[in-house]
Amino acid sequence: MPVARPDSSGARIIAHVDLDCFYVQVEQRKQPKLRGLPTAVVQYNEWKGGGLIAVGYEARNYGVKRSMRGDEAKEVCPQIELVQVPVARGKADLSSYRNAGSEVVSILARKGRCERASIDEVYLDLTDAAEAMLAETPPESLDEVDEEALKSHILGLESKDGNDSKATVKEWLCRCDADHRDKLLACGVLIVTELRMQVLKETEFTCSAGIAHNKMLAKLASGMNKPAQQTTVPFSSVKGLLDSLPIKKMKQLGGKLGTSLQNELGVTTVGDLLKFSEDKLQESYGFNTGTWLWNIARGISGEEVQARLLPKSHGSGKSFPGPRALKTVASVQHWLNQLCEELSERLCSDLEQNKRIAHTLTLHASAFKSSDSDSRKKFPSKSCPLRYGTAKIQEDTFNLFQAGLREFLGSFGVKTQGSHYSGWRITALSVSASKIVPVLSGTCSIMKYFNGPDKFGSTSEQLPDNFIDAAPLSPSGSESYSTLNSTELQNELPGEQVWIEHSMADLGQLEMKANTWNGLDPSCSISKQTSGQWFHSGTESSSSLDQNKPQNRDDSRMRSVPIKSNQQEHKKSALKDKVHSCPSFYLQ
Ligand code: DCP
Repeated sequence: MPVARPDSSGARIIAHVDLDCFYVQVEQRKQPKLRGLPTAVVQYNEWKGGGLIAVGYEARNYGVKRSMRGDEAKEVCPQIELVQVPVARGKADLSSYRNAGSEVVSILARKGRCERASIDEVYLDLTDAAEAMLAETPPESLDEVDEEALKSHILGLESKDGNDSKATVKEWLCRCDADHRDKLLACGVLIVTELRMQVLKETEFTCSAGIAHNKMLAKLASGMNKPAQQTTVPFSSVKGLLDSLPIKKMKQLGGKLGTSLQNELGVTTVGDLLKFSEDKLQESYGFNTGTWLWNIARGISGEEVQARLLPKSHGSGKSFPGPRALKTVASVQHWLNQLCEELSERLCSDLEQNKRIAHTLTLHASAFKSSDSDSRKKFPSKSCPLRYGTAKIQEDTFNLFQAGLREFLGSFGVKTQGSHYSGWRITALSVSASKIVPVLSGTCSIMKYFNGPDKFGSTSEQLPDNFIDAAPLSPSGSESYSTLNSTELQNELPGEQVWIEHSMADLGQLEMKANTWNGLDPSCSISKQTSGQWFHSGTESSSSLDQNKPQNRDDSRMRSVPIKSNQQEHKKSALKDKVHSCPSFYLQ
């Protein structure tokens, strides 16, 4: 559920930067001969030419769309170059894309607080940089403004007679009589231009950006003019933007909540929400969500840019649609082993490079029973404490699966212990590691973490004490369209093998719901992240528990509400197993 957050008191300058047709750009950098040619990246599944997951802008001009298969794309654009996504362990390997995203993040982070929101999206808080520019070299003092900055789109700005748009933009950027907010925004425009040019120079990637006074507006703006362009939302244009914005386009309103607003309140655009009082919205949707809706209708959002360069979790998943659905325990175990191997590798890299440990292992699955009146029942997601080492992760994940399957099948499940029962089908599996915290190497907690007594044994019967119900795999649990492609992948690519990268919103919920525990010795100090190093991961999130802290505000336009957390007291535990295949420093 969306949560209203207090707005900050001063004007902030927030940018949302989104790489253009990202996987295509990565592939074109690998094979420069593809540059300028209509290109798309396809899943490695050969059926009908594979499903398109990224489409270059040249191909889009021919009408090629992401929803198409390779064969369809060839029909509308015979000369299209289809590049297969890299493959490892019988599934898509996104590491080259993650690494490329990390290159970009490292450049963007030079100018301000940086939050990696997904594999190719970043939020930046440029307030300090903009304030510094305004104090030292305000735009009005510039004789020349960078040509690229002059190509910016300023929402609500219309060219005056006789003035071309560049001249109009220059005039807007350099106005002496602008208010402080707009002057800061003008600085933001110049800073983001410079950053985008730097990204192009160092990585050869183009990106688009939105610049506004909060994350919500910046995100909305970044997609308005693509590719390789930027869009700014002056305060005076917020109303115009939201008045006509379809309600479902708003972050967190793409799902059930947006549908309910349409059906129950007859709301079609964000602006329509202005007709309702805060009381009415609270009455219909609860205290927090009601206030959140009241705020977004006015372009108010206090969500902070979190300083987060590293992912909050790691996940690995695969879907098995249609005839590829898994029917036996043995086949499920095979694929879980592959996913766990990948997850374990990434956890070990994170440990080695960033000195971070994950605490919670979660299994999600999608399943159906072939003949059952209760076919809508969801396969329950399960979590337990995470033990390092590939074999242990595989063992624990399989136990989680078995526990989930028993619950999914109910008493019927008693008959399904053999591996050949064919009454159920698994259509997606994903395993993730969350609650990742930095550790101080060499402190007492590290050995205890790995060598302490086992909290649970290897049989699933012993697992339930540590189980938590985790967030669902399907996107229904999250209405966000802006964070991770993860859950969207599941929906948008039926018939394909895809990576499932959990939305941070999901994992945030997971953590909030979880009766999780912390295996580290509380006497040892664990500082909050972040390390300055980069880690290549696919599971990034956009929400953070920190965001739930109430903040001060003195903006009378903003309605804030106290945030309740249902996070429970952490339990302590320790694990006995030794680490396999992890950096040796960790065992010293
Ligand atoms: N992606 C995917 N499956 C999806 C959606 C996206 O594998 N259903 C991958 C491929 C994309 C990358 O994530 O290149 C980023 O997704 P975006 O939605 O940002 O789309 P693009 O970057 O491809 O294009 P755009 O320029 O429109 O942002």
